[in-house]
Amino acid sequence: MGSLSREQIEHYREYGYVVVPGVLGEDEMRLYRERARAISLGDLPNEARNRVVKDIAYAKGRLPLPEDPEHAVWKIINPDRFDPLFAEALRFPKVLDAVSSLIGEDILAFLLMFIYKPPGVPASEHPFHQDALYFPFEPQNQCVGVWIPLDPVSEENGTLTVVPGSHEMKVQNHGFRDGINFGALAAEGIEGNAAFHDKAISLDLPPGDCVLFATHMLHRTGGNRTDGHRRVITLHMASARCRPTTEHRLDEYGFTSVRGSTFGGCLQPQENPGLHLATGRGRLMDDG
Ligand SMILES: O=C(O)CCC(=O)C(=O)O
Repeated sequence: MGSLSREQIEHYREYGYVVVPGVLGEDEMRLYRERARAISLGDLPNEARNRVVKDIAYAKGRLPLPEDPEHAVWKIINPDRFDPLFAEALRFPKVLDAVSSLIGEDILAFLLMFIYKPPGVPASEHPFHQDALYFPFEPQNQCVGVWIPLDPVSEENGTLTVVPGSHEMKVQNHGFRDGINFGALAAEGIEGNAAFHDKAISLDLPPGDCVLFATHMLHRTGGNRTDGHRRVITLHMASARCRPTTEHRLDEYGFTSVRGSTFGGCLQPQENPGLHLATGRGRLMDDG
């Protein structure tokens, strides 16, 4: 039936997000941190190499490359497609139990990413945005973002900052910003607008907690002003009853059925989604 209490569900419905404590244990997190490091240092199939993306400051040579190559990485896109350990991250039992309280028992997972904040790069911000911008299916209130820090997170190292209640807003126009990682679009009129920054809450969390959030909710992350890692696993889950609004790009998402059934005319799981990553402005699947 789902593991969230009535209060947690009400919090999600009212504010657009809810924190679920302790979805991962320390031993499990250590495995993911170690595996992500190995991938970042090059232990991955050749065809997947462009799925390890450097922070723009390093990619554009604005900063000299750090001694430890892992410190230059921004994110690993869809490691579930080439790594058995990360494939399991689509199905963390405590996450699925919580998500099923919000969207029911028929669930597709997609867009798994391992996201770093390079240590000591305060400019590495991800401006306010709404993930629904990227997702060509509906209804979006049957889709949930999952954000799991693997390090203690705070405003200092780029935790998730949310605008409570903003999930009631329609999807805003978004645009590119100079100096921001490719694809990390900014909600126009929101990023840089004091009214939204003042209302926003930065979530201080221990590793292993999880934030579930609505795809219309405005959220951002700041840069990492510490000299330590800020690592998170993020993914999205959609009700298997969601329907595509376009055929275009759907195959890039590579939906996986992680609980319950799938339905004709609705989003379909994809066996072995490819490792090829579309590039250029059409590349949306790494942008959420
Ligand atoms: O954790 C981060 O740095 C950004 C996460 C985020 O906002 C996203 O991927 O949509």
